[in-house]
Amino acid sequence: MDTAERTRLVSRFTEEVITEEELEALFERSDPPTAYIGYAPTGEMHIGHFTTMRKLADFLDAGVEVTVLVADLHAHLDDEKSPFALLDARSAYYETAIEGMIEAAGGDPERVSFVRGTEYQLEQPYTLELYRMMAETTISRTQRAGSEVVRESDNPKLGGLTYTLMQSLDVGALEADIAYGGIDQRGIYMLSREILPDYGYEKPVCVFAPLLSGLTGGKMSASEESSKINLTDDDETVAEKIQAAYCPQGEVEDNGVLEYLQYLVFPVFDVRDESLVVERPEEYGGDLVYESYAELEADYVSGELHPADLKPAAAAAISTVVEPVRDRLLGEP
Ligand code: TYR
Repeated sequence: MDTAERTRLVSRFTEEVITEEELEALFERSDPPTAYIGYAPTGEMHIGHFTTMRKLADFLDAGVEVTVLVADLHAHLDDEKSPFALLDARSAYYETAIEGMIEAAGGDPERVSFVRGTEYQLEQPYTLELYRMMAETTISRTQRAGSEVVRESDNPKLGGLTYTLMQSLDVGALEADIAYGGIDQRGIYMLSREILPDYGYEKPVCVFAPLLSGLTGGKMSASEESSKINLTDDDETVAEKIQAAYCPQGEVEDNGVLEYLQYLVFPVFDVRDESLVVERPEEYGGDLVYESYAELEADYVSGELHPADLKPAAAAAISTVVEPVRDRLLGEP
C-alpha cells in the first residue's frame, strides 16, 4: 500500500488530522508508525466507543502498530465513582468489550497491544517526568487543555489537572507517533505537541474522531439512556431507541441515526461485503438497497427515503453490528 492510500485510510471518517503532511512523513519512514488511543474505564461502554474502535481496523490496515490504553488511574483521578477497588474489574470489562469491537469491525485484536495505566504510570521514570512537567506548566494552560474532558466544578480538585498533564505525557511514554481520540481530546494533545519536544519526544501527529450526536438530538450523553445504544442492548431495545430517535425527514444535521450508519454500520458492512436493505411495500416504491452511505444520504435528503422506512432498517443493521460484542460481554457463544 502506498503512502497516499495509507494516509487516506487513516484520515477517513475523521474530524481533523494534525497534520496530514506529518502523517505522510510517518509513512515514508522505514519502520511502522505507532498509534495509541486511551479509554478511562468510568462507566458502561456504548456505541460511541464502538465508532472510534471501528477506526482501529483502518490503522491496522494501513500498517500502523496500535496500542489501546485502559487508563485506570485516569478513571480514578477524574471520577470519585471510580474507586481503586473497582478499577481492576472495570478494566477487564473494557478489555473484553474493546477486543470484541475490534473483531466485529474486521480488525484482529491479537495485533493490538493492551496496556493499563497502572502498569507504567507509577514507575519512577514516568513519575519524575510528570513532576518536571508540573514544575514547568502553568495551571491555566493545563486547565485550558483539559476543559473539554475533565469534569467541571466550582471547586475543582487537583486530580483534573494531573489527569490532563498525564494524558499529555502518555503519548511520549507509550512511544506513540500518533495520538488518536475524539475531537474533545484536542486540547490535551495540543499541549502534548507544545511541550513534549522539551522532554526529548517527537511532536505527535493527532487524529481526531468526530463526536456523534445523541439519539435525542444534541450531544450524546453518558447519563441519558435513550440518547445512545449500549453494547448490551438487546434487539428490541435497539429497535425501540431508534424508533424513538430524533431523525427529522430530509435533515442530516444532529441526526444520530444517520451518523451511526455513516461511521459504524457502512464501514463494517463494507468489510463484510454486505449492503443495507431498506424494506418498503411495493406501493411505496419497493425495497431500496444501499452499497454506500453517500447513496443513502442522497436519497434521504431528496425525500426518496423516509425516516419511517429508514428506522427499522437502521435498527436491524445496528443490531447485527453490535451483536458479536454483546455476546462476548454477556458470555454467550
Ligand atoms: N481522556 C480520555 C477519555 O476521555 C481517556 C484517556 C486517558 C485517553 C489517558 C488517553 C490517555 O493517555 O476517556
